[in-house]
Amino acid sequence: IFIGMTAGILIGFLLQILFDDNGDLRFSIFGIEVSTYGILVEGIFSTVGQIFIASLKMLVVPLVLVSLICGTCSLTDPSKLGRLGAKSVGLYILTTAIAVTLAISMGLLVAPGEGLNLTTEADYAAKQAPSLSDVIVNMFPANPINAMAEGNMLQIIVFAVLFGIAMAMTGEAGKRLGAFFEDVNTVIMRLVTIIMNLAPYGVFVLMAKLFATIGLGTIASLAKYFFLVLVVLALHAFITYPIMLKLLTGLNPLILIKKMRDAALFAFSTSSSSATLPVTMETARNKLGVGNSVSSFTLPLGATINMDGTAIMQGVATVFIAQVYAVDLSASDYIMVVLTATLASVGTAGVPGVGLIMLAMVLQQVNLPVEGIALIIGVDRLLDMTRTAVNITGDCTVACIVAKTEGELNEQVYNDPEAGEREE
Ligand code: DAS
Repeated sequence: IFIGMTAGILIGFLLQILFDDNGDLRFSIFGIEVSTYGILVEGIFSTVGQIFIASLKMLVVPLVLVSLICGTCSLTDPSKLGRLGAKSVGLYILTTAIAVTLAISMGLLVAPGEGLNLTTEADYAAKQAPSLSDVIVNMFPANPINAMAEGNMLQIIVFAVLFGIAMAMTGEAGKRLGAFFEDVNTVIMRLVTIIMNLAPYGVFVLMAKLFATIGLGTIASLAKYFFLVLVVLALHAFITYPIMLKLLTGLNPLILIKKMRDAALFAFSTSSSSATLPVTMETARNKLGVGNSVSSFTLPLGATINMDGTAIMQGVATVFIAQVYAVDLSASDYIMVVLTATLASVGTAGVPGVGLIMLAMVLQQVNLPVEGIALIIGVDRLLDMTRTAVNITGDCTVACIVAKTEGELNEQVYNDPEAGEREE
């Protein structure tokens, strides 16, 4: 996968150099005008890339539904489910709050927006922040089939957990259904590994298309902002998570970081936590030894409500935009940013670019001009890819902590460098 990604980036840059100034390389074959851009980038790369992403997303709803039903109905004492939920949600909110606070502190320290007189004519339609009661009410599916059709992750999670609990309480019928769902889960996981075998090619075309067309010039004008976000993402991924994992479980964090590589590359290439979810779950289960009852609950929940990388971008962007518009935010404003960024990430699914939509909610909350988002859109694609990789790393870290503290982590698998690599 790493080779596929690197090759894609290099080929993409090469094509960008080869293209003429209006982004195309033209030559004629037997008198027929041939446009490289049209055939290669808009044709092959784009089509194959979309098929790859769609095939990943195809698995998300059946995988989450079935694995969560299996995970829940296999829980012997229901109070464990309560603990799983409380620990998962509690740790997710904690890591996101730490992420935003770190981002705001570094933003105030480095002041990336000082003295920049950037102007924008574009305006950005802001969406309303979902209120907490809306988020909670919307978690209960009036129509579970519709929730699955829409891919409403929180509603699917609630339905699967309730259904699994009911199965655990209905004796023989529940046991027979449980066996059926276990088999379906096995087959779906096999489908995940099949699609993962296609990953190098999928990642290659995604990167080739992106780097054949991405304008890197905007990075120069926003370099301080761009690189500050990357630095804070790295601090959170390589300092905050390892410290938490070590302190709360005693596990070796370097093993987790090493084993997350494939899933992180998927997240980077797809910019979508939910599309990466099948790979994240396969990694947690087969490489990190996280038990099914934890991985099937904590990871789908995390892909939806836990977006530390996104919160980091929002923290830095808020400070950056306040500085560009020379608005002095007070301490209570920044506390409001932490709360809004943490809450906003609960209500939105992990799909490409959702971070910017949530940023509009955060800016509104502190009366900053929402059109400030237009300043940073140019460099957001690469940041989205990186922060999505951090988002899923946070999900796996919390899944390991919850599993270890609930006695659901197979440490032999966790410490085995080859675990999950072998084709069974
Ligand atoms: N791409 C989002 C995700 O899938 C993150 C974001 O947009 O910030 O996690």
